[in-house]
Amino acid sequence: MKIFRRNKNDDRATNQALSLTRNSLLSRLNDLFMRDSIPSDFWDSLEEILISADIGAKTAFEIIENIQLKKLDTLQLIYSALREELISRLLILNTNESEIDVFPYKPWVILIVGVNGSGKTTTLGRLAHKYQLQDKTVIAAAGDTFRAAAIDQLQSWAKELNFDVVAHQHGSDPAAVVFDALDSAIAREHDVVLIDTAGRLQSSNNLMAELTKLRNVVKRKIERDPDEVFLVLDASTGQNGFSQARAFADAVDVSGVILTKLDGSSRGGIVFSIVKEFGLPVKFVGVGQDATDLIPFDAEVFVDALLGDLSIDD
Ligand SMILES: Nc1nc2c(ncn2[C@@H]2O[C@H](COP(=O)(O)OP(=O)(O)OP(=O)(O)O)[C@@H](O)[C@H]2O)c(=O)[nH]1
Ligand SMILES: [Mg+2]
Repeated sequence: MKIFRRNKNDDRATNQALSLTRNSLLSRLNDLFMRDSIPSDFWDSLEEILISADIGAKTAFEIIENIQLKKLDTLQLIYSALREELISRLLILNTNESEIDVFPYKPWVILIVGVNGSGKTTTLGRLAHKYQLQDKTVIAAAGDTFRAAAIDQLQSWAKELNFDVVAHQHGSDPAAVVFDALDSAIAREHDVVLIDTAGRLQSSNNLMAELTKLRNVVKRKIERDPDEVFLVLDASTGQNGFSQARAFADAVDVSGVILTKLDGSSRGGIVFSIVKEFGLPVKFVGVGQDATDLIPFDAEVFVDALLGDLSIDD
C-alpha cells in the first residue's frame, strides 16, 4: 500500500521553500548560460557556483567531469546534462515515491533522532498529521526527558492534532517511556508509534548510548529493529552540521534523512552532500512550521525548483 503520494501542492511547496537557494543560484547560472558561446572559464565558474550552493566539492567535481566527458557543444545541451546529473545523483537512493508508507507491521515504529533544535519534535507532529490523514492511528513517545519543555511541546502537538502521547516525568528514563508507549500501542492497536528523542545530553557519548538503548528496547519489545530511524537535519546548518550528524548515523543505523527548514535556508544544495556523504535517502523536507509543512521528497521536482526550471501549472 502506498500513501503519502505527492501532489501539485507538494511541488509548489518545494518550489517555494527553495526560493532562497534558487535566488542565490539563479543569477549566477543565468550569467553563465545565457550567452552565445561557451566562455573559456565556463567549467571553473560552474564548479564554483555548484560548490557555493553547498552541493559539496566532490560532487561538484564529479558532475563537471561527467558532463565534460559528453563533449557537448552548446550551452543548452550542457544545461540539460547538468539537470540530468543532479537528478541522477538524488535518484541513486531516492525513489520518486516515499517508501516509508508500506505497513507490513502493526505498530509501525519510527525513531526520530538528530541534534538539538534540528526540528525533531516538529517533524514528529507533522509526520503524525500525515499518518492521520491516511486514517492511521498514532501514538507518540516523549523520549526527550532531558528538557521539561520538550514534553510540553510534544503534548501540545498531540492536543492540536488529537493523537495519544505516553510521557513520564522530566528526567526519567527514556527507555521506560518507549517501553510503555510500545505497550500502549500494542494494547490499543495503534498503527504508528513515533518516538521523540533528545538532541542533547550532558555529553554526546551519553546521548549516543541512550539512543542505542532506545533502539534495543524497541527490538526487545517488537522483536525487530525500529521500522524507520529518521535523522532530522537542519538545512540551514549546511556542511557544518555534518560532523554531528555523522555521530547519529554511526550510532543508530539511520534509514533516512528528513531535511528541515528548507524554507529559511539558501543551502538547499546540501541534499546532494547528504546523499553522497551519508549514503542515505532524503525522505521528506520541512518547508515551514505548520502541521502540513512536511513534503515527501522528489528528486526531479527538487532539482527543477533548484535550477528555476519549473513546469508546474499555476
Ligand atoms: N521554518 C521552519 N522552521 C522549522 C522547521 N522545522 C522545525 N522548525 C522550527 O525549528 C525550531 C526547533 O524545532 P524542534 O522541533 O523543537 O527541534 P528539536 O530537534 O525537537 O529540538 P530539541 O528538542 O531541542 O532537540 C522550532 O521553532 C520549529 O518550529 C521547518 O521545516 N521550517
Ligand atoms: Mg524536541
